Amino acid sequence: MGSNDTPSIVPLEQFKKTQLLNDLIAKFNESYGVPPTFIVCVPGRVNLIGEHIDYCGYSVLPMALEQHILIACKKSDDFMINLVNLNPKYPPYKGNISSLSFNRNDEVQWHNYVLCGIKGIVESSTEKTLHGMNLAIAGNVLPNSGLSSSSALVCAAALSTAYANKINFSKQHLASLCAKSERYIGTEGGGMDQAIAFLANKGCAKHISFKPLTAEDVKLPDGLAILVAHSFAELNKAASDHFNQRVAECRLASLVIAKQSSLQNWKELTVLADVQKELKISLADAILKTKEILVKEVYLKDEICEILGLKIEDLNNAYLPPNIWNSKYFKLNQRATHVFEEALRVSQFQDICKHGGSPKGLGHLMNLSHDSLRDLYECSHPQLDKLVSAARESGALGARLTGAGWGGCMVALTTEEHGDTLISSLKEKFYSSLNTGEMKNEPFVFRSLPGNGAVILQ
Ligand code: NG1
Ligand code: MG
Repeated sequence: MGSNDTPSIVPLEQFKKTQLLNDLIAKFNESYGVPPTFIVCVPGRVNLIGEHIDYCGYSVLPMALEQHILIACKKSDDFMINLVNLNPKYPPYKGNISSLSFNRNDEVQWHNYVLCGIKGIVESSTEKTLHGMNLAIAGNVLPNSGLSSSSALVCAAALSTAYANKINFSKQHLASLCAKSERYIGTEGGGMDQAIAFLANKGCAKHISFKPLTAEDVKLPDGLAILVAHSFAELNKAASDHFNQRVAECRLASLVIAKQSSLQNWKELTVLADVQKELKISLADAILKTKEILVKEVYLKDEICEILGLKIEDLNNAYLPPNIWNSKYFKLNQRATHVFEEALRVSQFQDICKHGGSPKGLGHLMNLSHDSLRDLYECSHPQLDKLVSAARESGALGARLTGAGWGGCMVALTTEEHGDTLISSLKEKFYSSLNTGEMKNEPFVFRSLPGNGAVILQ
């Protein structure tokens, strides 16, 4: 398959007829009185390694899950967008495609993710106005779990809009425009989730690089299994400032390293990978430089302004997301060290997979990644740490948090033979003492094979 191709169209009869799909089609019929003309299917993902580094310009290594978001769609004759969700927790929505607006101060609701995807296509299209659509939505990706249900929803909405309006964008283009438009939610993420959603191929994880966006197949050594398990600690990332605080810390670390290294263009160097490139140094040397330049445990905003020679308002306007304007403290050394070391681990992980190296080595890198996210990046959660420890004690080759963190899921690497034993052991060691409440019927611990990217069913 070429790298610039458009998402595949699969005959609906060839797609596995699941209960979810049948229920979705029934919901569409019941809501709009006609059947949908097509359905899009976009997977969630689990990131194997490379956490919190996509927005710093470094490559990541996720794989698509079999769990997905489905959107059933039919173009309408007017400009109205109608949304219904199979899950009654998410109320219906109605809006006009020519007046999509986002207010950063409003609480983020589920339909905002759909509107982000639609807006991405509206902004990239040369057509003045696009058609409205009737949409019905369903999914089985656990929400707020670091499995990227949010991006799957954004990407599915964008793909529905493009296909309904006969716009042929490549997978790469769709991934990039969705990464950009998901930022209307208010979190300034990188492009990993949208890239894997469109570029995944069944059977392989992907080494994803940015600028330009490329995705290279990574085949895990034979005989290994990937296990995903929920910690039952949940964070609604869009409703907290943690994520953007980390983005801000990485940008400020870049600027300070660049300025203190006397780079003339330091004002444009807000991305750690760009600073490394500009300094023409290896990742190992970038780690040393961080230690040399970012000597303080914590930086006050005033101190950063003084180093950079900027007024607070200028720093805010040029470099910080609005929800971070009131932050006073920034940990620059710890965040930059995590980013450079994690970038190094991604390339070591890929090397082991390429050259048939030891699965133990892969597990070790995953363990180091988690420890760094917990200690340097401070984006774990005590319950997630407990789950990771339980996996390691139960014989996993490696285990780490996956996705943004502060709760959500862990990904563990084990052998095929040991997979079921690991699940039973986690149930006994970790889940038995938890109240699994609302989630008790959801698959909160499961094995997954690398799944496919987005497709259109018709
Ligand atoms: P999740 O946890 O899926 O929301 C977020 C970002 C990614 C990446 C990871 C951390 C978005 C849409 N996604 O993922 O780009 O930065 O955190 O590695 O913001
Ligand atoms: Mg997300």
